[in-house]
Amino acid sequence: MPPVGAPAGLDEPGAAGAPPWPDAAAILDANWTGRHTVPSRTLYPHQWSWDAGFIAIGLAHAAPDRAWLDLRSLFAAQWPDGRVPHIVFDPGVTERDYFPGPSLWTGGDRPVPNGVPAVPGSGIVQPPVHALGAWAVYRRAPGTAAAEQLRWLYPRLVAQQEYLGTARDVGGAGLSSIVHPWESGLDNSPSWDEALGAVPVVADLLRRYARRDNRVVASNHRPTDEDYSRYLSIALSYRDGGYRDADLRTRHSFLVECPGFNTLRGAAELALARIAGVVGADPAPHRARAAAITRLLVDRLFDPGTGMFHSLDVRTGRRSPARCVNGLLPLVLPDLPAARVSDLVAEIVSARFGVDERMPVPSYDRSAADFDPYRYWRGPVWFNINWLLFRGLRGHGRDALAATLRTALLGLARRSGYYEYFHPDTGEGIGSPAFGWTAALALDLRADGGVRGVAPELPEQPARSSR
Ligand code: 9WN
Repeated sequence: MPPVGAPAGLDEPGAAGAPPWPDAAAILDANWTGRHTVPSRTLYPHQWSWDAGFIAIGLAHAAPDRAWLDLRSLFAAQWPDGRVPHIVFDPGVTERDYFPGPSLWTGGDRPVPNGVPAVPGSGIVQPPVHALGAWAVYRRAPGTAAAEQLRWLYPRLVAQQEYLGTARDVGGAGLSSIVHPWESGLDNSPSWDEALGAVPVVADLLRRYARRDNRVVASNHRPTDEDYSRYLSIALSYRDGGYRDADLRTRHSFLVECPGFNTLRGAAELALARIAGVVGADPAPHRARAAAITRLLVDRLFDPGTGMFHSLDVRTGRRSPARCVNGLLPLVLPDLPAARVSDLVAEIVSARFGVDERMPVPSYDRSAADFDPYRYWRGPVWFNINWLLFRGLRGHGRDALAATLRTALLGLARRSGYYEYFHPDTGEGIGSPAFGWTAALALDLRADGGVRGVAPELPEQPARSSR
């Protein structure tokens, strides 16, 4: 496939004398297995759920046909209850190549629920960014065939939303709970520290199950053993409960309402409203649900004391005190009251998260005593989160700050390459090189060029409401 160049005349950062653009489309080609795109050939050799949504946004520019195949591969593993597994396993990849692989998710004394599709996947979920991905592909490459793809996907996307909005409404107020830190996509974010603290560490688990991630990349860039053993015990407990959601409140040790996850659930409803318009369904209920999710986020997860959103431990009713980047993501929602938009923008430009033309937003408050520039979601810069913030800023008419963030993101990719995450001071690439969503979203940012109107699921004007 020919490399995808940015349209001429764009404000490319560091154009004069800068190194040539690393070829993002070539990374998406190399990570394509023939059936789906892997996040990374070295670290993540299966298909991941929210990665597929972000990767579709890049494939919309480079290979729209492959984007549809990718999304269909993921939804082929959807459960009858509507959940989409966070990993869809490639039967050609051995257990040695990724841990925890299929045997952990499907093994154990209890059978997995009846009716689970033949395509093997995990039993937990990730944020629903697939409607955003599907809409981006359709917008870039519309037509009869693309509309047909939307018709196939629409009921499946709706079923996913219904699962998250009902079975996962553990708190009973209308927000979804995650049952595992992996479900947030921000695995070891300080956002979970308090809730995780109540989960006992079963040291024996890491003797029974050997980690692979910290043999592929440096241990100090990954979650600690203590956290990892908790991840395993939560996963095993959910699995051994047959992945049932009915009585989670009484028997599950980790139940958290995440502002990022719920924001993306709301954003998915807005993308579904657009898709509904193409497939002949009613967009109104989708818009109403997005507005309701926005209101609930503000009512339950916003902390006026910090001016940002925080995750809520449903078991204790306590909000996490940590200022983490998932607490800035509600900016993506167009109905967010103007006062809350101003609060989040103030936080984004504060010394805690401060963005400038050289550095995007880190994953955690720089002033926190345990800010760690190397350890995964506890400090490093991530491309997907910053891409979402960029879209949110633009949607609320904060064009100058959005342009700064775009410059910072593209500059980082150009200097360091398409890494999984980046050191928040030096910009050094960390984790896996040739990472799928970094390449995909850089393609999207380059093609975007600051032109308004490419994010139709977000408003063109600043939100007017205030509370
Ligand atoms: C566990 C694939 C995934 C991303 C997550 C990221 C990381 C997995 C891991 O990689 O999680 O799902 O093994 O650490 O945290 O956001 O989807 O890229």
